[in-house]
Order: sequence, then C-alpha cells, then structure tokens
Amino acid sequence: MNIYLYHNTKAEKCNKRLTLIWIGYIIKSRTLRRFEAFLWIDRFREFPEAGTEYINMYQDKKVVFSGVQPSGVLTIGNYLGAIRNFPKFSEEYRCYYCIADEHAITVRQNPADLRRRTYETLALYIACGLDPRKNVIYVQSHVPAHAELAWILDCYTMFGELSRMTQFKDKSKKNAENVNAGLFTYPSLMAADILLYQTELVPVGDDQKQHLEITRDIAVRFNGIYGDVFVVPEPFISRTPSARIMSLADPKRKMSKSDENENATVRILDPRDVIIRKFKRAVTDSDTLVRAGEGKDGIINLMSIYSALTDKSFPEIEREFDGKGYGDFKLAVGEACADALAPVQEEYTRLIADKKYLEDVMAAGAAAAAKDARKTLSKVRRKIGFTDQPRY
Ligand code: AQP
Repeated sequence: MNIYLYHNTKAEKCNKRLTLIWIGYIIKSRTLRRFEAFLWIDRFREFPEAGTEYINMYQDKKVVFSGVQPSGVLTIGNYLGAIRNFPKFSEEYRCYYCIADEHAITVRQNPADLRRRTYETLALYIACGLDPRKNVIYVQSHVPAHAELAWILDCYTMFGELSRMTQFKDKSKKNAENVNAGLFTYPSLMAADILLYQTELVPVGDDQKQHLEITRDIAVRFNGIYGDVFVVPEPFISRTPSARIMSLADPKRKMSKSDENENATVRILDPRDVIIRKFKRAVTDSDTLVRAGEGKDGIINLMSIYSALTDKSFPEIEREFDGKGYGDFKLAVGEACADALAPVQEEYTRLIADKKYLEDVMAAGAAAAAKDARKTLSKVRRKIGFTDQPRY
C-alpha cells in the first residue's frame, strides 16, 4: 500500500485560514487501483462542504442514527431524552442525525410552520452541540431513499405488528379525525431511516423502544430471506431518569412537543421567566416532602429533570431539600433548567439568523446521506429482484 499526501491549494484559496490536508491512499492490488479513502482535517466551520467531507474520515466506523420530528418547538423531553446525547457519539461513530419531516406529516401540519420548524430544529441541533463537520445532519425528505426503502419494508412488515404499536394507538386517539395510513406505517419508515445507513446504535428516549424492537424484527426477517443485508441495530436509551420526561400538567403522560397545553411542556426556547413559571405551576401532590415515592409522580418527574441537569442523585436531592417545601424545590429546578438552556438559546439565536449557513449544512448533509443511503438501497433492490434502474 502506498500512501500519498496532497496539499489542496484550491481550498486554501477559498479561505486563507483554512488548513486542508488530503491524505489518500491507493490500494495496489490486481483488482483494485483506485482511491479508497481520504482524510480531511480543517480548522474552521465556515467551509460549506465541511459536513460532506469531514465525515469521510469515519468511513470505517460504526454507525449511529437518530432523528427528531419538526412537529413543534422542541421540549426538554427531546433535549434530555435524546438530543443532548447526540454529540457524545460524534468522535467515535459515523453519525447521521435527521430532521424527520416525513414523520411529522403523519399528523396534519401547517405548511409554513413545518418549513420554519425544520430550520429551527436544524439550528437547535447545532446549538445543542452537534458539529456539522463531524456529523451528517440533514432533512429526511431531502433524501428520497428513506421513502423508497420504507415502501419496500412495508411489504415485509405485518399488519398485526403495526397494530400493536402504542404510539399508533395514542396518536390515533389524539387525532381521531385523521387516522391516516402513514400514522399506521410510521414504524416501517423509521425502520427504513435506521437500516439505510447500516446503523449499529440508535440514541432515543424510552418512548421509542417499541419502534426499535420492530425495526430489529423487520431487519431480522429481511436478512432471513435474503442474507445479511442489514445490520440489526441496538437502541441506546440512557439509564438515567431523563430517558422519559413527563408532562408538567399530567405526570403520568410523556412530555410531548405537540401538547396543546403550554403548561405541560418546557420548550428549549422558552424564556427564563416562562421556564421558571412553568415549573412553579407543575402538578405535584398534597405532600410537602421532596422525596421519591408512591403517588408522587409529579415530584419524581421534577427530581428526574433536576438530576439530569445537575448530575445529582435522588438521595442527594432529597438531602438538599430536606426541611424545605415544594416551592423552593420547584424554583431550584426552574433555575437549573433556565441556566442549562441559556447557552443553547444564545447559540440558537445566532444560527437561526444565518439561513444561508443552515442551507449549506442541509445541502452538505443531504449529499452525504444520499450517497451512503444509495448503497444500501441498491443492494436491497437487487436482492428483492428489481431490475437495474435505467439512466434517464
Ligand atoms: N418526554 C420525553 N422524554 C424523553 N425523551 C423524549 N423524546 C421525546 N419526548 C421525550 C425523544 O426525543 C426524540 C425525538 O422525538 P420525536 O420528535 O421524533 O417524536 P416523539 O417521541 O413523538 O416526540 P414528541 O415530543 O412526543 O413529538 P410529538 O408531540 O410530535 O409526537 C426521540 O428520541 C424521543 O424518544
């Protein structure tokens, strides 16, 4: 194997501050004489193609995939249960994080709101620490392979399996006037999202566990018929209580961004005074002790949030608020939450004003994701007996 080093002077012209080094290696063998990979090290985020190029370093790494629907302003449930964990994987894994707009339309969306929230979700991803140079960040509908593979997987997913999904049951009740086929087949689209990239690990909140199980079942079924086509993914669900943050208005229900009761959710972008006010109004119980116990779902939920934000254990929290009432505790949770979200909000405000930058990130992410997705999709098409697509 010969190793060649290239200095890319063209890129240096684009940005004087940019140090760009290409390392390519040519594998000399009887069958293969071509570039196989290259390594790009850059120092500055402004370079538009960064998302696409940087991740080529990670070609041989295991894959992480996750996504969030732009179906509302993200909540601290989305943040603590999922997004906050995303950046942890960036160094060790090849990471794909999508903005799941195709999933969002299973519930009727106002088109202008959906468009705006797609940008907002992207800006929030980055503000929460996802570096577009180290992760493939993209919008699901920009990569048609998701919808294409979803249709194929629909044909390998059983009606009975889909009928058992609790999210389908919950959302059908909530949207009784619009129980559409997409809501029902949501899990095969999610399976397609994950399986397209040969994903090993899927960081999600506890509520998505059942969808991960069906994804695994679909992959195993497909592999059983056609050989090892898909990697069978594992969920990554945080063991901490933040894996399921509950509604502040009804602590027996999950906190959801589409909840119409504004007091039920704390949004990542809520102003400090709003955050504190919502925590002050959180439903608890008639007791006064800050302690985890039976019938104290509201307090357990607040303790979970406080624990996730401060890294304190439940016994530590109980000691800290020994002799104090719920009022002091709620205020402390509200302040801890507002403090944690302040830097995210500041970065978000900067990013959302730069539409051009966000569109560059979207374009680079879609290009990288589409390229990788195509590989799996071509393999699937061949396996099931579709003919080669003609060029047109
Ligand atoms: N309350 C929660 N606690 C912990 N994790 C949560 N997640 C959502 N709510 C909580 C995690 O956030 C990720 C993105 O979720 P999603 O937007 O794809 O769908 P969802 O789970 O249906 O989230 P919402 O907020 O409840 O959306 P709507 O109201 O539109 O249905 C997932 O990893 C999820 O586990």
